[in-house]
Amino acid sequence: MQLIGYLDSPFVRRVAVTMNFLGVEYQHRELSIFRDYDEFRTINPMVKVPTLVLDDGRVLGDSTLIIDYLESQVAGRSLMPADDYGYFGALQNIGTALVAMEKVAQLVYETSQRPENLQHGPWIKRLEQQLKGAAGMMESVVSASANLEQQWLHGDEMTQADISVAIAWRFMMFTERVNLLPDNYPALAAFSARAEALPEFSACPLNS
Ligand SMILES: N[C@@H](CCC(=O)N[C@@H](CS)C(=O)NCC(=O)O)C(=O)O
Repeated sequence: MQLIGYLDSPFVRRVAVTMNFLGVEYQHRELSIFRDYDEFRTINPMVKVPTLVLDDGRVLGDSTLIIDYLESQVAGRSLMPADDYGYFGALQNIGTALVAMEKVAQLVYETSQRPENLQHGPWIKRLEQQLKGAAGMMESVVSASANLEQQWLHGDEMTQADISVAIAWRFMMFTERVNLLPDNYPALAAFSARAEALPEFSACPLNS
């Protein structure tokens, strides 16, 4: 199967890292939603990343749906907690991380795709506040889990919540448009650094 999209999309990166954790073999194809727009349209007319193309040609978009599909293919290797409390908590944390990713992407589009004189200050301010809200929520849960002396958010096993939160933070720090200071989010910064040091993450570098 092929995973299409650059790793500078946190949505693509969370799928790639998840595939590494699940031990799913895939081919990574770097196509840009902007520079390769016309070619991309022939594969996925919606021109969204990530796009997953199966060996038989079936196409699926949206990171969460792709991860759902991948989990269905690797019986017994789920990255979600098995118990109800943990499962619900993981969904909450994934939800927060996804909003953080989405708000950064919206900020980038607002400032890179729209001419400067058409940018809307109140909208940018709202996006920045929403992003700060998500960052604060992630800092709280990471710090609470550290106080419980467990390795990761939902125990000692890494889950999809850990992957998504770590990737959201790394993306926020990578993107020049975001002005959040790591010193204000010490637990999150340390958590992300610990996750990024794992081979499943470092095999998907975010450095270009
Ligand atoms: N909910 C989607 C969001 C994916 C997304 O917005 N990807 C961005 C790149 S970071 C994209 O495809 N942007 C192009 C567009 O929206 O036109 C997911 O989880 O995959």
